[in-house]
Amino acid sequence: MSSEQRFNLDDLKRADAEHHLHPFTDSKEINAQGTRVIVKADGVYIWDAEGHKLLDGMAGLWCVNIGYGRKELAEAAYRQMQELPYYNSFFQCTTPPTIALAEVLAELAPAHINHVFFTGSGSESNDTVVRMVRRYWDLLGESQKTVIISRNNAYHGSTMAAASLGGMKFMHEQGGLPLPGIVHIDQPYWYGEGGDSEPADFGLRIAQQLEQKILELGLDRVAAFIGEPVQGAGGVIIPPETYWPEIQRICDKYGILLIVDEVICGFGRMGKWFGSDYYGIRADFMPIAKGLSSGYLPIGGVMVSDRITEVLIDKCGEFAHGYTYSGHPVAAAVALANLRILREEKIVETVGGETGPYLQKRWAELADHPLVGEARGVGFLGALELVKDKSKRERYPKVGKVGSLCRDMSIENGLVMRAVGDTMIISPPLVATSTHIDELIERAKKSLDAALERIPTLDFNE
Ligand code: PXG
Repeated sequence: MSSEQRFNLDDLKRADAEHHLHPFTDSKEINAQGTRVIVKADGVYIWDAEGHKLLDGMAGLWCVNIGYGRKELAEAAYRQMQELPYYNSFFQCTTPPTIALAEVLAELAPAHINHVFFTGSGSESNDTVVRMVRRYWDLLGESQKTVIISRNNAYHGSTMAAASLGGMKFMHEQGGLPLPGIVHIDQPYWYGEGGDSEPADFGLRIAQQLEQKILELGLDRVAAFIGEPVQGAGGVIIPPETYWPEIQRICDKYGILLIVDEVICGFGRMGKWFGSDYYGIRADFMPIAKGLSSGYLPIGGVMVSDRITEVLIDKCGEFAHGYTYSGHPVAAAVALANLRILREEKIVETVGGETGPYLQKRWAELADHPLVGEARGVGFLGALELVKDKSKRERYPKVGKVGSLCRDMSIENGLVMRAVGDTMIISPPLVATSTHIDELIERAKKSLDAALERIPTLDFNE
């Protein structure tokens, strides 16, 4: 029996509207129009309940790095569930796959990072980081060092601490965030905020805001800086080459801890194992999730550098923090199977040396489209800035309208592409071949054409 026949779509949509609150969703709006139900997937494709086949240009939510339908992961979960479906890592216990995963992660991470604290998600990882950072300085007798500096338009998750670390104003507006002790500087978004400056100068200037902020707040209060190597949810914001070296210099100069959020960039997305490898950043903490299990099961973690573990292990006593599902054996077994595939099939190397450069070459062609002000990308990440006038980088009024239109056209053309305001973004599965990439580009072009044609029908006063 095909999955389409197992349910009645109208019943499903009704039950969804009556009982299910979706994340980051206007429930009234979605209940009126009905949700799209995704029923199966294979490789780089997903199918909805109405039988539409879509090329998944977002790898789920930036996570299905090895693509859909890998039986090895299902089998790893099945085997582990039969052997030991659950045990915790509290109270002097743990399980074999949890240990094995920690060991493999230490091998893959930069040389100075050899420990991992497991969590269930990226948000939990970032909450864990906040607690570790504070504990670290406390143990060194500097408990007043609590402030973490982040960036506007960063995304670090949705729990209270993670949403505070993030720089999404529309999130902060709901519920009185950010929490005290978290402050934000500007993001290295040259196209949107660089004005007439050269990208290299802009990157330096924006990074130097970190130094200014440290001096303004007082070094005795500043604990750490956090950033995504490339901002994902903010719109695939790729910093100028000058940015990360300057951030590193400032962190080193003032001895503040550097948290590199690898939740999206980790596990091959930039053609290296980690975004830190791509930019040569020396992180003290690397929160991870998503590509760790290719999204097949929820699992995350915080990778912790030796200089931190030396203090946390030697001086801390019990670190009073942990989750029921920290190091969950089934999730760990699935993550191990995922990492084995990434390694054995040389998927990261392929993205770095072949398919990534090919995707970027083809993606760059989209800059010729009249609607596109900039086409940028790195590895298997891409963004298109939709504008009214390229020469002036002028946006359409009511940012988000044209982006949403282009997103809808994209779905109609069989491609999942996301809109962040009027920036279209992609983050395809890392197993996409050159043929898939050609198909993605062709569908993206068609979607841009269709959007351009329909812009005159939009009501910008609405
Ligand atoms: N850090 C980064 C860099 C992320 O992208 C998280 C942390 C939080 O992970 P969890 O597993 O708690 O969701 C993320 C998550 C979007 C979108 O709209 C992006 C994410 C999550 C939800 C929506 O692009 N990234």
